[in-house]
Amino acid sequence: MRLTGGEIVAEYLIREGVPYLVGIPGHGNLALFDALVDRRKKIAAFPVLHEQCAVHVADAYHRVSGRPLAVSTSIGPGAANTACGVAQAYVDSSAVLVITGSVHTYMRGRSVLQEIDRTHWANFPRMLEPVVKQWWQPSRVDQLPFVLHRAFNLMLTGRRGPVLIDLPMDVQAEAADVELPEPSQRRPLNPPAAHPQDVERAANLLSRAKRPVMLVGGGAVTAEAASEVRKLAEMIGAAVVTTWSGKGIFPEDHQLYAWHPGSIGSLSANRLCGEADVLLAVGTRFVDWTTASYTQQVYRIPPTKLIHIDIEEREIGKNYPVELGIRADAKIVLGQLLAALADRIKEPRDYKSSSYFKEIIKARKEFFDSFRDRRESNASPVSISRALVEMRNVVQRDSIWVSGAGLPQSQVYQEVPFFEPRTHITSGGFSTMGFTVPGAIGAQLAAPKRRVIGVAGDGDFLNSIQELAIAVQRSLPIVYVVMNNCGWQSIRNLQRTAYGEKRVINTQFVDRDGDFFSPNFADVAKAFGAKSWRTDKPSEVGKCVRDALNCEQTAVVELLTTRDLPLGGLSKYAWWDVPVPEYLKSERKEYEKERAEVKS
Ligand SMILES: Cc1ncc(C[n+]2csc(CCOP(=O)(O)OP(=O)(O)O)c2C)c(N)n1
Ligand SMILES: [Mg+2]
Repeated sequence: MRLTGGEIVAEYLIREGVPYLVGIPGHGNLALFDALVDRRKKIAAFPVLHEQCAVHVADAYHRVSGRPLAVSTSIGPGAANTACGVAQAYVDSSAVLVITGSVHTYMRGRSVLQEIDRTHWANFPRMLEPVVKQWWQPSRVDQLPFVLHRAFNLMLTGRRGPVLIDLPMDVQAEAADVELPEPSQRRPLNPPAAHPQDVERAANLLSRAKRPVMLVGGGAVTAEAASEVRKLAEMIGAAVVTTWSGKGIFPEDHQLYAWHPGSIGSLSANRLCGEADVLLAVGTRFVDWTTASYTQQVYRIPPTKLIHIDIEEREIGKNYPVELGIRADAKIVLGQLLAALADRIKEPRDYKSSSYFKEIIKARKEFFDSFRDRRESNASPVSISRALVEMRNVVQRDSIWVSGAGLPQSQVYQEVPFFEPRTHITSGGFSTMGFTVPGAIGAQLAAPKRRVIGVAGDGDFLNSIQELAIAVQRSLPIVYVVMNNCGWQSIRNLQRTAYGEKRVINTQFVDRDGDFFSPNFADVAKAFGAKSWRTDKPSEVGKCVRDALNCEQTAVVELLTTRDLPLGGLSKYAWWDVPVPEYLKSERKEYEKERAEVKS
């Protein structure tokens, strides 16, 4: 078959069932986009207005559907603009195929327009090298079939993540006689299972555990392990806690659910994790955020015995010593464990009559009571906590919520219950601000029949507000709820609480007189062609969001939210290491004192 490089990419994407090539054309990827013109019925070009957002669209699409999209950018700035999006996908192990335009092979190193060439010609890929699983820079058209099946193989097997093909302009345009690979012939069938001996050991530990906790992360979501997680928890009566990326895998109104470990976590998870005899961790990295910066406030391993399951060996034993480290696919190991436990536990355990179960219920209630004032506050401007309660009341259980860095992200995580996997989508691990607007677009493309709610802070929203135009252009009925507190409130709160009331700097959106300033987001949304609502009253939040959902168009609900503490903040349930400058003598002393206390 005689095909150009651009056509080979397009045909292979079609074979892999990739529905969209997301990106912005430039002279560096002209021939690639052109190959889509005659294939419109099989693969569509999808527009964005900033290349970082193209990657966020694809990343969120993958988180919702488990399937990858491809991103295409021009050479130079278009390519470099992807960096933050690619880093986000890499840190959270989300698959995205990035194809950037590159210098003509026969002019490499001459400084063609937009080339980066001083330490190595056509050197852009090294900018992304730390954040992709692998990169390729093919020099000949006939290398492309190989490169493409390697890219898909790597992106979708093992720990998932983004890959990069830096594709020279001449290679996109020239043709060769090639055969297209058959995807199924290039990928392994089954992800790895655990060794039977290890399954036996784990089953022994779990069947004897009196205070088992299951800690479930994003790896379990990717592996589609929700039903195994639930069956196992119910079989042994384990408390279930989840990470940012794992949230939603277990129905959060289940009585065994104990919320999230860590600082912006919960009283319940921290208490139960600290007192667990066996901790079964599945597909998680133990980041500082969920471990109280590796102090004794969340985990005590040992004496807690840790069984750590992860698809990638590097995560095992990295942060805590394991009783048993199992490198395997989460769904498969949990299935093996269920079978092994069924041999040991003949009758279903009546976990509900155990004192441990009562402790779980009690700890969860105490956690929710601890921020009741914020949740139930009638104050205007509304607290984010109250707004989230009102939103949860009107949004369907299977709707997808998308959030980016800021208080909304932390509070959706900390306070809002989710009930299905892949419905809580957030830029967790890398915590990129600006994720919400494009992320919601990716989520809506992945799940056209579900409702998608983007929950953004005003700062997060302003980082990628231009993509609202795309949502409107494509008639996506996303409801964006913007929590407007005139600034980087989460960081302002950190400045105030860690450094002192007088140390607020550059985190408030103010004019030259120091008065708070904000664009009117409801008006801005109208100018974009979206429907909009605006309120600062708790009692109106539900109605605004319901009306926005009912209008079935791109909508923005601007909520004016409070800046005052404690209503304008969140609750911390453990330490998080935010170093204090030495010249702030009393705050530094306090910081060192706390650090010493929590370490022991
Ligand atoms: C791209 C990027 N820049 C900076 C940060 C650091 N950061 C984390 S949250 C935040 C403030 C977010 O503000 P906003 O979206 O308005 O939410 P708020 O905290 O005010 O509720 C900042 C600056 C980040 N996570 N990502
Ligand atoms: Mg804000």
